[in-house]
Amino acid sequence: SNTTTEVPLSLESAGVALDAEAQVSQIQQALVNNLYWVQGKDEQFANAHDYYTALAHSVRNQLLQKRIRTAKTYAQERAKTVYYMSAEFLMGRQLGNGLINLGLYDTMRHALADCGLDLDELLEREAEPGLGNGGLGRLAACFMDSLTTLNLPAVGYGIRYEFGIFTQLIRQGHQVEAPDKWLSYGNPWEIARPDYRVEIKFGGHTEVYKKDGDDDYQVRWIPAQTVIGIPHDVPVPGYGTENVNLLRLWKAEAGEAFDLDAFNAGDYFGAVANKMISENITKVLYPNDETRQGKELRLQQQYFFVACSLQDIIRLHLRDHGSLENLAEFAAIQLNDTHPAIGVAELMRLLIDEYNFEWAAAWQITQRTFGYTNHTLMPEALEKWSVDLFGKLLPRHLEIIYEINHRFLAQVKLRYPNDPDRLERLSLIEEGGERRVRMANLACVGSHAINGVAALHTELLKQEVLQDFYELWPDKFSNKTNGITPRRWLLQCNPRLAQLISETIGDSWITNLDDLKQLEAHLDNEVFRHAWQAIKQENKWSLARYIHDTVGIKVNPDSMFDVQIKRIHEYKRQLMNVLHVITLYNRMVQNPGDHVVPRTVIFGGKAAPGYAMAKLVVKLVNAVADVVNNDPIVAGRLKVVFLPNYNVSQAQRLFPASDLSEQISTAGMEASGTGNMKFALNGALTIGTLDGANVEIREEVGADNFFLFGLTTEQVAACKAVGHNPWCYYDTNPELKRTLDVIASGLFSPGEPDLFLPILDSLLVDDPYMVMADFAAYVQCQEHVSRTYEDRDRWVRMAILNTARIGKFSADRTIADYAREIWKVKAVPVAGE
Ligand code: CR1
Repeated sequence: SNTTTEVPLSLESAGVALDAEAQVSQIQQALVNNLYWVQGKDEQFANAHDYYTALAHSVRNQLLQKRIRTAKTYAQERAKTVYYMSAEFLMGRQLGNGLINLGLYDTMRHALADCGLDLDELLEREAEPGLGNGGLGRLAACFMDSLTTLNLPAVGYGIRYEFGIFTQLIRQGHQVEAPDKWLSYGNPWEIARPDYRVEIKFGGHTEVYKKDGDDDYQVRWIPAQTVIGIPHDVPVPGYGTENVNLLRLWKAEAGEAFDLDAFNAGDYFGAVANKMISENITKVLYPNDETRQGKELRLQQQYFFVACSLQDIIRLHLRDHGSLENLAEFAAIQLNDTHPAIGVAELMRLLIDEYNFEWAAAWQITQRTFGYTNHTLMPEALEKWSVDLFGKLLPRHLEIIYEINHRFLAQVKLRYPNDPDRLERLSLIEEGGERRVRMANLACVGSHAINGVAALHTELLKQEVLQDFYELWPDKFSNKTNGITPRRWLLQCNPRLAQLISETIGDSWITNLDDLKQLEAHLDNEVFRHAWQAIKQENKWSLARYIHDTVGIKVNPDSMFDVQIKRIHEYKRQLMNVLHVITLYNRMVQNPGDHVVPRTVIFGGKAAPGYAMAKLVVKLVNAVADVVNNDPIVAGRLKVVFLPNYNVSQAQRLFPASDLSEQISTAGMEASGTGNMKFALNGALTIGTLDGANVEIREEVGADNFFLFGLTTEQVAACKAVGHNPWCYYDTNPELKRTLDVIASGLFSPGEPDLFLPILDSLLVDDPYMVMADFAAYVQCQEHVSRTYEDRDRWVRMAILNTARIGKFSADRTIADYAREIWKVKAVPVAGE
């Protein structure tokens, strides 16, 4: 029998339906074999990590079988494929998700328990692949899940960072960053494909030459350096489908001839040391969420993965279709923000310099192939590269961008003959001061479709950030409201609630989230409501245990769990939340006998390492927690928790246990948000502003089931236009005054009275995020939240309605919209064996 190879965990391969007992014994056999042949151990010496790895290989092998059949089917059907290009994929752990999507979760749990192994414990052994910063990267991961679940042929292209997003430690209340060595125990989910390696050029110069037997001049790029890209493939399963798509992540390695001169000159050490320069390219993820980092290495990363991916797309296209003329008919490339926008220039270069296309034909193919999704209105996030840096690294691309710009502006001039300002705004090059390449403009010009990620965001794009492009090409613009995968964000993370829902309305909601509407019919069923509430309570108990285990704080599981988890950013206004906590604390200290609704206020999120104000907010939350959590006056009624190192795995514990979702960004600043959707799906109620997708969530769940407060986008703009004066709020709101005074008094910074001065300054001098302006409304709305929570039956009804009406925010809906309206791709289901 099979003793020399890994045993795939294939339940169908025997060609007969196995009964439950046979399934279990086959799973166990595969596990023991993989332990032996992959880990080189037997049961005597195997530890939990060995078992995790063995189990991961069992699942992976089954995914690979499906992947092989999927690749064959796609090639055979000559299917149009989506290539989702993203500098970030925040996939989360793969094992649990793989088991769920393969429908093996429960069987596996029993099979393991039978051998004395606990599945939950093994799942915890998996390192988190943190190859993203926040919402943008997680969106890409949800999209991959939905693409596969919908049987759409797709490849996700990205970067295999050796170090993902840093590990956040809290030391004396301050954030400290530690490197994320996620690969140190190996990665069972990836397969390196050195046979699909590609060579990528950097630097050097261009020259004009005549091809043999050709009258036309061509340009060639003589690089100063070349780097090799090695694809690492991760199989992406869908729910209840045979299809398996790929996430293909590129790793940079030195070229074979990395420094032959140095080598031949006897400088062996120098030649090998130089290797490290190439390998640096995919070393580490830039930890900035929505702020651009004008660093050369970042541009190298962007070009590297995009150039690798385009060569790969062309190889695959030529294999199946023979010519690049029809590329746009078989390939839809989506640019996830401007990070991969250099792809527009790179595809032009490939078509013209390498495949001898005429400019016009190349341009038509390029425009028809690309789509561009914008994810932010924040001006500091719009990427612009200095022309000097750009020309040094990518001399040929700068020439091509100048040519695109020249032709584009000529066209604009025809349409707007006397409008130099408009020309200047539309130009791919920013003039005045240091000249810079505007990547958003390149993405807009080079794409046939441009979209925002929520209705309000898309409107603001059209009216503000991309207004000139909208006036030029209104038909290119559309909205695609973000979504989340119901598999990871309900079925997997909240098994108790998922089971109650399935027992109540069946399990069609897993792939058709609108079916949750059927829960409304059960709203008046008291048994159902009690079951719902009991599940939330159990989830809160397990979160309370986790909080105690990780930060040593005992929280009251009967208190309201009030949760804000997301990157720390001024516009997201974690500061306003802390000010509210301090206000509650002040009240309890002043009137200890007053009745209050107990709260546990939970924060989680990373601050960019260079973002001083965000890091100071982290410190303030921790400092307030220190005071509040140790004051017996508020015991059992108020606790503050900052959970270090918020990531996807932690998120999976938090959403199911939350009562209140904090979505309190300054109106007009959060493009969409996606955590807001995960909370509502898990039956948390939202306190939020009219920002991003909150607007649509409120529309769906009903105004009565959403705690709205704060200025609207228009009001924020109007307020700023007349000159916002934060002092008047301080002077006229005694509670707000007291809250800021307490911070200024040094209560939260013993021995360092000035520590939080920058925060007070920001609030009182400019208050750019309107915290002062929205504070009173926020506090008042929180009072309404507390009163509502006291009526537990009413709260549960509202929670059920939130879940029941959240169907629109399935990533399956979002992806179906992209597929139909932008990509024009069709499902290609793979037949079962
Ligand atoms: C936005 O801030 C949105 C995600 C995904 C973020 C957030 O509101 O939900 O994208 N933008 O669309 C971003 O990371 C670079 O921009």
